[in-house]
Amino acid sequence: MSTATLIQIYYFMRLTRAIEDRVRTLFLQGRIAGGVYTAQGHEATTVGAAMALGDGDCIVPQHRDLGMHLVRGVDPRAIMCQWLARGNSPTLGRDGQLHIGDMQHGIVPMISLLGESLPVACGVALTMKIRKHPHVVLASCGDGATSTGAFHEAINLASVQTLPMVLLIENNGYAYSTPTTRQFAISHLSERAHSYGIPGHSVDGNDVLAVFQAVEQAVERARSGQGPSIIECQTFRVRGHSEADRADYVPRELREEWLQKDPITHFEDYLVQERILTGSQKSEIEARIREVVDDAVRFAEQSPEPDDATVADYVFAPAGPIAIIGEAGASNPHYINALDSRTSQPFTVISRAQEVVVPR
Ligand SMILES: Cc1ncc(C[n+]2csc(CCOP(=O)(O)OP(=O)(O)O)c2C)c(N)n1
Ligand SMILES: [Mg+2]
Repeated sequence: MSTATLIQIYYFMRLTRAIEDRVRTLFLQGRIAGGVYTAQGHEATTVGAAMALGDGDCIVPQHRDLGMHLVRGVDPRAIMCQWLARGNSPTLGRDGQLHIGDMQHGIVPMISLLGESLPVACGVALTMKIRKHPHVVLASCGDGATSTGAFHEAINLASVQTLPMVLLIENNGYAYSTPTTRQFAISHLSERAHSYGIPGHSVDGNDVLAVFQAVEQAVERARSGQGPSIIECQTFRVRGHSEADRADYVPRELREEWLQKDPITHFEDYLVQERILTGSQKSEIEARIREVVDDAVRFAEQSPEPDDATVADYVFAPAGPIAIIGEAGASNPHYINALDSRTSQPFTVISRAQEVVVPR
């Protein structure tokens, strides 16, 4: 991996943490309504996995996957508008969480019901297969979501259809207040893969390079037509389920143990030790991240409130020509119509990972 890519990974991990820290502050100041779900400790998993994708690939993320959105190129301004429920947010002020997608970046919006995004991910992957697109779908879910019927149905479908899909399980020890020991009796969730005849691997979800490597291999396998895999990333939810949850059901020592394994600190230590990251580069990256986050908050606060006259808009898809990911103006009536509200055109492509020029 090139030095530039390693620094880019570091940048995205730190940006993810910085945005979430600011979101938490805004929530405590009463400036964000509703639940705030953050993913401190998941940064190696989300950033490492998304970095293993290429242009044209798709993600189907869940509620703690901010790192994936950022790597795919979503603007931090859009993220902040979403949290502050502005009229120009990705959901036009209708929601305030990561229930967002952006076809321009190959991000399928998540479904809040646990597990239910996975059959959708199968649909996207099946489309790619039928249309012979050389692309792969990365779908994620939590340990809790693996207890749903939809999870099992989706893996089975992906397996029998040899779909170009990678299922990333973010095992963070808890599903709300339920520890994994109360949910399943196997030692690794990747073992689920064997029942469906596909490979499954478990990796240290706090080691960004291990995550990258495991996902990269699974992506290559899927891209070459050999079908889906499961990658379980073992990490920990070091905060509550949401910021309203004190998580006093989590043993203090367990949380402390995982705080010591902070993925960003570990990766930073590695980069410094290998002389990839210098002190001045680190300061420049920190300054840049502060600037990006300040700009995003400023932009969101200056953005308009949602227009309540539009509340019933977008309940039904408009009539008209058909479009599907990657196919400009496609007119096959078997697919639902979707216009990009920014351009009033059907969605075209799509999915280009953001190139970030970081200080050298
Ligand atoms: C089918 C369903 N049941 C319950 C919920 C409420 N809920 C939202 S997130 C969550 C916990 C999810 O745990 P997990 O899948 O492990 O993801 P994590 O939050 O730990 O990242 C629950 C119970 C839901 N959204 N959908
Ligand atoms: Mg969980």
